[in-house]
Amino acid sequence: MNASLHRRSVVDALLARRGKLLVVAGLGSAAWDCAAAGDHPLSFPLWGAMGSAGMIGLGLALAQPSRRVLVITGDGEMLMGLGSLATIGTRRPGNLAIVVLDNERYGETGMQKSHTAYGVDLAAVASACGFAEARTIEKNSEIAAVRSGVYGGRGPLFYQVKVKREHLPLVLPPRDGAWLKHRFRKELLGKNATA
Ligand SMILES: Cc1ncc(C[n+]2csc(CCOP(=O)(O)OP(=O)(O)O)c2C)c(N)n1
Repeated sequence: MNASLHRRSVVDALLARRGKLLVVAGLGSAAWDCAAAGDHPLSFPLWGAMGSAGMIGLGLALAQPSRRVLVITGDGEMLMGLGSLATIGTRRPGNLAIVVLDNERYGETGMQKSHTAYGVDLAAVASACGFAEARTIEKNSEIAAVRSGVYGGRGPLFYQVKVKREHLPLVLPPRDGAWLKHRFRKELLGKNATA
């Protein structure tokens, strides 16, 4: 694969002027990319729970049907939670989008090839599971369409964005999971948030 897209530019473009968007970031590089775009109380970066980002996004989307929910994650993380695509496809939340930053590698643990390097087509899986739209994105000119899907398209939406294999400086989000959860709940629910 000779991808041309830079993951941090893609994430910057998606999270600029994000308004009330709720963001779940898969562990590792995707979470660092979201932190690099700017820490935000409505971001929930995972520090573990590999394979769970999609299901956390589904839960949020079902609980908050009037809000847009974006899951940003890696191909390795998505592959570990592949069954979540089937569940999302059956619940069909209109307000949920998943963006997979697909570098075809398990970056965090040493850049081992992931299944997508051998041709596993995640967008085709999502499509077969019943997502309203599932596309592979390779060009910068396509990012505007991804952005309009994330902020206003009829979901569930799935974008497998082919990105370069890059070793980038770490930009870590806050580390304490309980603190991150409370911050997120407080921002989302205001005075209705309970500890
Ligand atoms: C259950 C579990 N297995 C393995 C790991 C180790 N691990 C952390 S991140 C990661 C790779 C993530 O790869 P990907 O989602 O593709 O992200 P990227 O390549 O963008 O870093 C692995 C294997 C883990 N944290 N949890």
